[in-house]
Amino acid sequence: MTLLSLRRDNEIAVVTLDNPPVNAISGEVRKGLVDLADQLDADPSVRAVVLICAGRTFIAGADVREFGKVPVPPHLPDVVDRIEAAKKPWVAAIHGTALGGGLEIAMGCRFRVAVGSARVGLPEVNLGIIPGASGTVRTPRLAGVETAVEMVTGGKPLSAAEALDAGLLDLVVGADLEAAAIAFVRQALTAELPQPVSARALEPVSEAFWQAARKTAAKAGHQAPLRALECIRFATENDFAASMAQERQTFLDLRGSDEAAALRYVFFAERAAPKPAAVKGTEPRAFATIGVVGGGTMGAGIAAACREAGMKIILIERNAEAVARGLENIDRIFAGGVKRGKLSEEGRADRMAGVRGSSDYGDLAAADLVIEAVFEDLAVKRSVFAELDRVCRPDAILATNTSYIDPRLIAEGLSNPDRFIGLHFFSPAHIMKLLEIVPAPDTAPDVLATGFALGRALKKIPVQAGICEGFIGNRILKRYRAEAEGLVTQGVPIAEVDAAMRDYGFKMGPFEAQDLGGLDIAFLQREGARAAGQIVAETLGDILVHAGRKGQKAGAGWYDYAEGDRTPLPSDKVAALLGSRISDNPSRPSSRADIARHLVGTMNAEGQAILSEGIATCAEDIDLVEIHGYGFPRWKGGPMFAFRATGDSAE
Ligand code: 3H9
Repeated sequence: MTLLSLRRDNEIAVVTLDNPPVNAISGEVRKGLVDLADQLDADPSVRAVVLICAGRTFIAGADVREFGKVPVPPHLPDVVDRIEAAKKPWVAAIHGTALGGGLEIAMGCRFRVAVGSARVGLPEVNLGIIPGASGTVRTPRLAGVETAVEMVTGGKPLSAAEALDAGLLDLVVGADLEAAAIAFVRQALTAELPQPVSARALEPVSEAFWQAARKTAAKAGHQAPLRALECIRFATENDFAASMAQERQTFLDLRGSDEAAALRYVFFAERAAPKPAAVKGTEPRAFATIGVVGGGTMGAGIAAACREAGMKIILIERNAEAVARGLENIDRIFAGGVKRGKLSEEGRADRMAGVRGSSDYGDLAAADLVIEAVFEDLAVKRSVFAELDRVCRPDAILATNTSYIDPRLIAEGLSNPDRFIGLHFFSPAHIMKLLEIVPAPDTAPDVLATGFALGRALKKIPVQAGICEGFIGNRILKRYRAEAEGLVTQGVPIAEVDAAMRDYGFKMGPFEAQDLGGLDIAFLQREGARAAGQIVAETLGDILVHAGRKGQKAGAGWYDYAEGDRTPLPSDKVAALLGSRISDNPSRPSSRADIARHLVGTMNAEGQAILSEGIATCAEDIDLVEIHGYGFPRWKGGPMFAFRATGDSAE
């Protein structure tokens, strides 16, 4: 395969980069581009160069797989400089996405032309680094400081229209990008060329702007956005060469950081998860029409997510009133999209036109896949599946969304259990990315493959989980909460445990999170287990629920709350209620860092058990569950990676 090919349209040279899947810039590509720039400069018959890419996208950035290795020259900043210094003007012809180093190369070109569907961005902070080939130095010169700060510190791409507006693009075209780029540059050659981007002046911004930007960048919780901001500021106060040196040093510092290693690991884990070895080569079944049984928060979220991805929905509820409520719940989700400007009223109507409500299970005969999302009660679920067994086509897949009940018990009595599977969504299901896929012993391979295909269609992170109480995520959560209570019984203040986990990077600590979600759900599960004869020791949470402290909704939980205020206030009443259970263990973890280390270590230990029992197929899956379902800070990589990275053992 030729990475870089050259063809001629008379005086215009067309360079095509073809480095699937996303035209990432490897060492070979860098060298090839420099060689071509030399060759084309030396060719008097060439007047301009169009740089275009084959396949689905323009250059998606530097090749992230090379980041763990020693950098090999020519380095990307030098490649960008070389293109900019070319005697003939280069024009970047952009389709798909021009990201990171891809956009930096485009900014080294004298012109940028893109199709309307293209997007351009500098997402490096998402990998724990900053743009390292002039993104912090050329972007403010081309698009202004404010746009540069937004792009570089936020990492979100701009649409072609936004990029045109910001000055990042010179032209947005319809079809035939290559022909349009050639025509554009031919026209451009008839006039004086604009200055190269590095030579353009910068507009100063106010001190207040920098202060506000600092505040926003600090919210990310990891260092890359702040360091990126510092580089842009430096670039506004220093010359081009000094700014490039500053950027390069910062880039190299960050590239070697633990945060960048963690974020790279997560990047690749997220891409591997939807296509695991277990389903390789197995054709999934079709799933154009989805049945959802139960129109509560969970069912409505699942229905909305599937509808958003283009599937038709049949929503089943017990009676006409419940059907109407379920449809309202779904519509409310789309209305939220309209409110946030993500969906038009027309779009909302179109979404709802594809959702049919019914109280007649017989209507599910049209469904390819049915997801049960009713109350967490075995008898209720079994009666639902008895109906599904009766009315659904024999090839239709039957899925349960249970989070705690053993799927084998739910599937008992099905006439063909090979079409049964657990699909555990997380609430709100139209937003949360995680999907635990739980095959039962009889689940057919193509049913498992369909679970993953559905996950991909919904743009979720699908992870296979084996059967045990709580699957992967809730099992770790239970152990984490128990250990957090354990610290409190040893004398660590509740607020200190929460603060330690916030300092570590969670949005909330374990007790604040329970107050928000309600203590009663886990309490009822424990009560259920006790009623079934299991021995479940009284937890501190049980004591609080018995005292009516069910969390924020009751105005009291692990903390007190003032009327109408969600600020958690340390509670004397809680101290009194739990007093007899609290000792003063002098060897308890004392610093916040030690507390966090202890609790993450506990998650890691449970993860190790989950792995050794075969409940998860790899450590990456456990980390993805924690990041996408439980708020584990992404830049720490997850509880499995966090310990792998330091080389420590968990306990
Ligand atoms: C950078 O540029 C630094 C510079 O500023 C300075 C340097 C000095 N490298 O996501 P997909 C693989 S940092 C290597 O499923 P999509 C990916 O692993 C970079 N591989 O496709 C997957 O492989 P596999 C800044 C990469 O269509 C396959 O491509 N750029 C890279 O949903 C398909 O990926 C970014 O951060 C890469 N850069 O989305 C952009 N990118 O098939 C990161 C992807 O083996 N990339 N792969 O699993 C993306 O955001 C998306 O991949 C993209 C396509 C939007 C491009």
